[in-house]
Amino acid sequence: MTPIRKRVLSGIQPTAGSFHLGNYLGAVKNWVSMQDEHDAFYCVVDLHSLTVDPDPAELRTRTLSSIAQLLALGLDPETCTLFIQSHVAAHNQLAWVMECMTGFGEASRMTQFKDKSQKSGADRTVVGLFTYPILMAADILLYQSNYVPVGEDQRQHVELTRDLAQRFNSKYGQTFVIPEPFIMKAGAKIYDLQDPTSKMSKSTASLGGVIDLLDAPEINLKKIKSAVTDTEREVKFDEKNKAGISNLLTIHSSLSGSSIADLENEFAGKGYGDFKAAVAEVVIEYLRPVRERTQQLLTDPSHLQRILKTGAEKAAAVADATLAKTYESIGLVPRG
Ligand code: AQP
Repeated sequence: MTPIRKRVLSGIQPTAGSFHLGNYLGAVKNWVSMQDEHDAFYCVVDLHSLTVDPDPAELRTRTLSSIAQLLALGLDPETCTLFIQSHVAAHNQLAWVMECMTGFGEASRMTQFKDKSQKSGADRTVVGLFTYPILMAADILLYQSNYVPVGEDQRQHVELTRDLAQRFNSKYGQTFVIPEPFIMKAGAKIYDLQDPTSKMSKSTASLGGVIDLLDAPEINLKKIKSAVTDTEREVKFDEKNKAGISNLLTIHSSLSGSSIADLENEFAGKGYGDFKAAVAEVVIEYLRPVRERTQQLLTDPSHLQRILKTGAEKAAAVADATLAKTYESIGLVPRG
């Protein structure tokens, strides 16, 4: 008998023209490695990205580019279910039910909301940013997901999802699987090259510290060469005192497969210049085929549309069943 495969769900926002290395090493690399052994659902969360008020034409382009990048990075639509969040209406519908179960104080404690709203100020912060983690909870719970592969920065949102699922189940009876965050140790958090104490992020004002997957090799080389380090000369992993070098070691190791200890030995007695050149070479060679394949996929939008149509149909079949069960549990009268 074939064992039942565990369910996996994760999403990524189309908030930039390109994903960055943090998105890949913190999340998408795991998506790829989990797709064979799991029943995996992956989506581009275009509704979440509305919180940053995107330009409509840009949003369309970025959403399709996101799908192309995910395929280029190794997602196989024959193996996993790949879709766009707004193609499955149940996401918004379950989100409302979950909003009615979330405490205001509980939502106010989400650090991502606090950080982002502090940066833009109360008047420019939209309510959607506040309810963002609840829409994310709906994304996860609709698919009865066992695991949610995300970067460390999203751990708190998965914890909220677990709390909401447990609350719902104990009030209305067993309805949702309680999901677990799936966070790899290495690469769980990649830092900005110019400010190695902040996470690498698409929405960083200065992009000098962000390695975009689709950038030209010369740009990545320049960014890595000007990465902030320290006044010493030793290539050693020490996140507290050598945040910049540690971040570069993580990037090299995650892409090349060499252990951090082997890299420390290899670069013992050499300067930071040699080390940075080696990191740049690893990054550039890793990303070259990803960039080429993405460009090639984007030349055939109808191929992407076919993949997305099949993905949305498969996703909606699961999501609609969960939504119907939820509506029934809480006492909404079925349409008949
Ligand atoms: N620096 C990072 N290190 C490790 N993982 C990261 N992720 C994001 N940044 C890092 C992971 O990437 C996945 C998709 O993220 P997202 O685009 O949905 O939202 P985000 O976490 O808010 O990413 P950004 O780049 O910071 O986007 P913006 O600036 O648009 O908000 C998630 O699993 C995340 O953990």
